[in-house]
Amino acid sequence: PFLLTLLTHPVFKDGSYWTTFIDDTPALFEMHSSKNRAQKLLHYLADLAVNGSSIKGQVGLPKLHTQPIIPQLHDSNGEVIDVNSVAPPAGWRNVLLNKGAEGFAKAVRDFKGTLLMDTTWRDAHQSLLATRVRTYDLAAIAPTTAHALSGAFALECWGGATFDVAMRFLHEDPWERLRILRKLVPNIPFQMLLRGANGVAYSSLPDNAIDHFVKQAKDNGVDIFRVFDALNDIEQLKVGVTAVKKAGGVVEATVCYSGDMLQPGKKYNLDYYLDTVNKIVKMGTHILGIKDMAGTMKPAAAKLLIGSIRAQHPDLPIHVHTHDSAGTGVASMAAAALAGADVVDVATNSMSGLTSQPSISALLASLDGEIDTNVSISEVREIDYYWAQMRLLYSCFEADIKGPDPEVYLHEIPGGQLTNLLFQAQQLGLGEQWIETKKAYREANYLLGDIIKVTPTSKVVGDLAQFMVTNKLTPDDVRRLASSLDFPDSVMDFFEGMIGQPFGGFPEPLRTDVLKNKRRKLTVRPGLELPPFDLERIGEDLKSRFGDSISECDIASYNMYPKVYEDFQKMKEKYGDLSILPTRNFLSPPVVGEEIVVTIEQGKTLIIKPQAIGELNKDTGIREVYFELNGELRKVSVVDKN
Ligand code: 3PY
Ligand code: ZN
Repeated sequence: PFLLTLLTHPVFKDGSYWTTFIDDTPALFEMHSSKNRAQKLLHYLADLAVNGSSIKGQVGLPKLHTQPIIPQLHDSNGEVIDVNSVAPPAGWRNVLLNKGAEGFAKAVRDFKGTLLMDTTWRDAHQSLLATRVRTYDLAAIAPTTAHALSGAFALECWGGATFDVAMRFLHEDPWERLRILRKLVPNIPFQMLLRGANGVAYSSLPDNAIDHFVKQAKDNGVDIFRVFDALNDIEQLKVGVTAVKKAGGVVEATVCYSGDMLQPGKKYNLDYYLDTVNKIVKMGTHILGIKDMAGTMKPAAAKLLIGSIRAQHPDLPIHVHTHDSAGTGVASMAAAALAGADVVDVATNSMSGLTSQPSISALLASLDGEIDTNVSISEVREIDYYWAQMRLLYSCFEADIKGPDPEVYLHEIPGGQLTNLLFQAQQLGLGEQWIETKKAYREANYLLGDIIKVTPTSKVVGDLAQFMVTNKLTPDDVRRLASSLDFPDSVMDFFEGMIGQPFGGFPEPLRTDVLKNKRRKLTVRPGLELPPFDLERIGEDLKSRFGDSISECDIASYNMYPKVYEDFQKMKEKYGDLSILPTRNFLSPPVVGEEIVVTIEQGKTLIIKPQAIGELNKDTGIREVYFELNGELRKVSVVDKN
């Protein structure tokens, strides 16, 4: 293609070129590179046309058939606000930039009322849509959100499963997402979820890799870091907290809430939580997070827990998170607010409820007349029009949950995992098995010693539950046969101590039986045994394989998920930057005659019109797919995998 560009260049054609013409004419390379990018995108679309979508977890096609409409906001005179050119009102990020982390935390504590964090860009879609919402759609609503939610405490937009899923399934760069959104939302703090010593992965990394990752996250736009450990293991938690302190971020060290503390005899009771909070406060945090990942914190528990912490720590800002799986999320967050929480988590209405966060408008209505939340009810309603369309656009990733699950108090499955397990059962056509899986999950939890369940411990319990269902094992069978069973790796890792130390210790003799002589019994945090990563060498290695544009962020991605990162690079090499494709065109095969408009960079637009799909060449297994690209005919050959 470069030669073609050169030969057809007017200067070359009329013979007036000079000896350094190629060196002096960077446009030749730009034309080459944009043609190359266009060709790669056509390759993706052709593959989609012939073989259908290969995005994991996709069932069917999006239900939205039109371009999503961005709602308009109006100023106090009723004039439409041009959100792309008018700067958004100053928000809590301006407070943070002016006063620093300590001053910010104090201002949040001093606010008379309860602030809101909107989780729509992270946990809500992680819980409802398998984390599949793309940068394209977040960026489209970001300028409007910067205006509409300018009074919010934060937008949760990064970390948790989004990092992995962005690269693995959406073939896009999570760092680029962060940078794009940061540019579009200068006024509202960004929050991420950090899994303590695991970063955003599922097991411990060397401490220097966590420090390095957190520094990149801070430098690229994250303000507030919710740091948790899945076993509330303070040593594990400290790794993440230390990294955030070093990077200069706002620390939200978090205690995970598990079970129903209102029930007598529960392992995780008020004393346990107050004791854990005291340890966290001693370690030092700007804000205390309380993370009710399964949604088992009933309103009375929220009142008791937040009220008791507030009484002991009058100056500590408290931020509460829940899931609406049991249907009590709004009531619990209202109770938390009334008991003295400074911030509670909600999601936009169309992305709320069920296994997601409670609805923002329902909470506003519940608190109306009692507590100021610093957001505009009407603007909150406006941006939800967009998310109602998004819910249709991503309908192919919905698990078919119809209503609250009262069994959540028994099985205690975290919101995101509940959706996932149900989705898997539906995919396998195992409706009955789903009931069994939930029962086995509860049994597996007790076998493991009634542990706190959230990534990655929730996976241990889920894997053991599925192992029990598949092999038709009762808890007694597991105990009796432990030394001869071939347990899933995650269960072995847990018993070894690779995920940290559970409160109350490991169950014995089960631990000894499971580990037999295959694995050791770790008594310290696993990171202490991991040698530091040689970050410079990793950088050099990546450059030699993927080119000189490798950045510190790439190194951080590779450290978290080496294989996923390598595959992501390979996809990029094959198809180019897929994040620029509109979501409908990313997920649905192109339709002949329909126009696809892709902006490859500012001022450079591709108009793609699929023309025809050729006959299958039986000898080669190849089909030709024809497109019109900005008026020129293009042909792409694709292997028909059917
Ligand atoms: C995650 O770790 O991704 C979670 O959302 C835990 O709740
Ligand atoms: Zn959550």
